[in-house]
Formats: sequence, C-alpha cells, structure tokens
Amino acid sequence: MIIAVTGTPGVGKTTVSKLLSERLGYEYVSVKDFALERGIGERVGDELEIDVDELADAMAGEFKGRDVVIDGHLSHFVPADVVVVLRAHPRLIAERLEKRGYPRKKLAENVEAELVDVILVEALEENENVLEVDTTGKTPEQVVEEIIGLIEKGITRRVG
Ligand code: DAT
Repeated sequence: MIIAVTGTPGVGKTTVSKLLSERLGYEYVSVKDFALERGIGERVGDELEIDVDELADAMAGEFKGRDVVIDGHLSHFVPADVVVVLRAHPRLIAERLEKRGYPRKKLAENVEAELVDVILVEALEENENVLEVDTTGKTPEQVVEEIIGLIEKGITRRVG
C-alpha cells in the first residue's frame, strides 16, 4: 500500500511519516530526496521546483506494489492508496517556520495556505481517498495511532 503524507511545511509531515513507516514496517521516502536523486526538478534560488507530473510518473513506476510512506508537500500528486493531509493551527505553523528561519514573506504565504486549506483542496482534487488529520495538541505518536485507526476503518468499510 502507498500512503502519501502531505500538508503545509512545518505541519509535521517528516516526523509523522517516519514514525508511521516504522509502526507499519513500510519504507519511508521523502519526495525531495527522491527528486534530487532522480534529477527531477530544477533549483531556483534555494528552492527545488518539481514538475509534479514527472514526479508522479517516476514514483508510480518505482513504488507500485510496494509498502511505502511518501513524505512531502507534493506527495498528494503521486498515485497513492490513501492521502493523509496533516493539519495544524496556523499559529503553530508560524512558530515552527520562524524557528527554521523562513523569510517573512515565505512564512506568511505558508501560514495563509494552511488557513485557506490549499493542500486539502488540492489533495481532494487528486485522490478520492483523503484523510484529514488535525495534529494540534497531539503528540506525533497520537497522530500516528489516529492515522492507523482511520486507515484500518477505511479498509474494513471497503472490504465489508
Ligand atoms: P514538515 O515535514 O511538515 O515540514 P516536520 O516534521 O519537519 O514538519 O516538523 C514538525 C515539527 O513539529 C517537529 O519539530 C516536531 C513538531 N511536532 C510537535 N507536535 C507534533 C505532532 N503532533 N505531529 C507532528 N509534528 C509535531
């Protein structure tokens, strides 16, 4: 099964994806590392601009039939069995991105994106199996338990 974990930068994707992959015994893959290894995307300043169609094709070819957790704010463009959209209070996003040293404009853009559900809307356009999980006030462990519970329920519903 392919699980894509997406969300606004700072929401907790990497923390949750690594823990989720450990709990399930799945491989962990970061979109950014994969793209860099495959030469997908172009460096523009200190950003990596990734062509999402090229990314989706390459990842679909590589991971079809494997058990993998894909971590990245573009992971919802990759064909997946389920897309997990992590959410957090925009104030938490602001605090975390400030700590990371994001410039003011980039910080504001991301906080606004969280406020107006940008990634959730994109994910719903790309995949019919979308789980939205609020992480606010929860530990990463609690978030992972919630995701596993939701996925199990979803599968039971489909099979039953
Ligand atoms: P991202 O990959 O979305 O940019 P990250 O995992 O690198 O995010 O950073 C998220 C930070 O927030 C990290 O310092 C751990 C912290 N954190 C606190 N509570 C969390 C939770 N419930 N889920 C995920 N991360 C959490």
